[in-house]
Amino acid sequence: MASGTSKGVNQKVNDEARPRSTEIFERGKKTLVGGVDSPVRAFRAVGGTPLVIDHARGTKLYDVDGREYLDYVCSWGALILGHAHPEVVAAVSDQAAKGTSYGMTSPLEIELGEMIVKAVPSIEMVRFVSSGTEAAMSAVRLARAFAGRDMVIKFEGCYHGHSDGFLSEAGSGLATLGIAACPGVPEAFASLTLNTPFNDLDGVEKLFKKHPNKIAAIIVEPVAANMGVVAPAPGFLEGLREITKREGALLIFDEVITGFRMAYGGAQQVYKIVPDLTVMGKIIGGGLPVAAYGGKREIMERVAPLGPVYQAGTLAGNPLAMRVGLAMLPKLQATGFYEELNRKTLRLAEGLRSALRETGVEGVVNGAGSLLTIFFAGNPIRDYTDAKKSDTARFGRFFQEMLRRGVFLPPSQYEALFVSAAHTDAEIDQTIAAARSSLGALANN
Ligand code: KE4
Repeated sequence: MASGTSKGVNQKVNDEARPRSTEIFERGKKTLVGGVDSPVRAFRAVGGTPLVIDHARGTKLYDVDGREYLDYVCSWGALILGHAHPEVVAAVSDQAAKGTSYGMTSPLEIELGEMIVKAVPSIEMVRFVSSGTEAAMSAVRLARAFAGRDMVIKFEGCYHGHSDGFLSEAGSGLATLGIAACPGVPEAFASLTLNTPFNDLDGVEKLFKKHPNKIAAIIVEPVAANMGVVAPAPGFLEGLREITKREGALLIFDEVITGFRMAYGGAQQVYKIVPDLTVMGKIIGGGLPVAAYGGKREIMERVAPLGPVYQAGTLAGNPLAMRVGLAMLPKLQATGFYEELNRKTLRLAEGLRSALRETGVEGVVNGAGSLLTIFFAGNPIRDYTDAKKSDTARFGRFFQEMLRRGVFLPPSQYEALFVSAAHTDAEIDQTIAAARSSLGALANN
């Protein structure tokens, strides 16, 4: 456990050196590529030495130098109840003593599957996997098999994990690092993924006209959160549903971020759209490696061992991870859970907007549910092209100013801030004060 006093959130900056973080990270770079196991953690877009975390609890991260941070990354959205929630810790401890992976079915995965089916009416059957990448990749494979077609439409700036088919014009870490097309993906395969702007139905119509009877599916984040947060324009999701129905293609909702976050039934409950397949992750595993894909029975029954569409995984549905999902999801059904989460997020969004106005710094705050992103731009951000025009260098400086004040934002313009049930109004207000102070520092240089 790191020792040392923690400064917490304040308007005063804390420039104490972080010698242990630097030493450990330098050592890590010798063995782990870039010192990280996922590129966005390397702080490439925002500069400085990445955080090296010793432990976490509630809304706080504590680094190996004993510094405390108010966390708005929340394991990239998985920890909607905050870090080390007592009931999650108890579930993990209890299950570990019973075994972490049986290599065979356990009642636990059946129970969690039933919980998800009950929560999301469009899901009649589900398959657990270990990452959102696996879930999205498998859902697209299934859609191609079911439709008997090869092409897939995704949206510029959306991110569906790092499987080959999704690594063009993708958001999240690729956008952060400026990688538009990933080497190692054969052109023959990349050409089967068609990109078009988010929130633009004309672009979708044009692709179906250009490739009649060739497009198996559209995969979409119903609320884009990997170009920064961009909500669907009115009618956009409804349009995707109409077009896919008319064209005999499947509609896949990638709810890895929005699942159990926008509502207990996900974004599809909020926007009242019934997709053919849904991809989930993050919250259903509560910080352990769990993801899932599911949908209509007639589609899912094509998956092995019932059908020929192969997908497998050594640790899929493992009991340890299932126990966390079983501990988490019931707590999200508490009366007013989402209203409270969204109220706090709106408080933060409004506070950031006031701070931008008061300091005269040009910026917009996009929010949806308990997701938000601050863009340093003078125009609305409605798609990836808009997002890429924002001042990402200024975002990097804002990130560092907030970090110096004890607030940890996602280290990239193209990610979302996540508010958890553990965040208090006082912490939200401290964050707003830190933002006002940080923006003031930006405005003066
Ligand atoms: P994973 O393979 O990282 O579990 O999930 C991939 C994925 C799929 N779909 C959506 C909508 C996602 O946001 C993600 C992963 N999200 C990123 C952050 N935006 C994970 C963070 C990281 O890459 O380190």
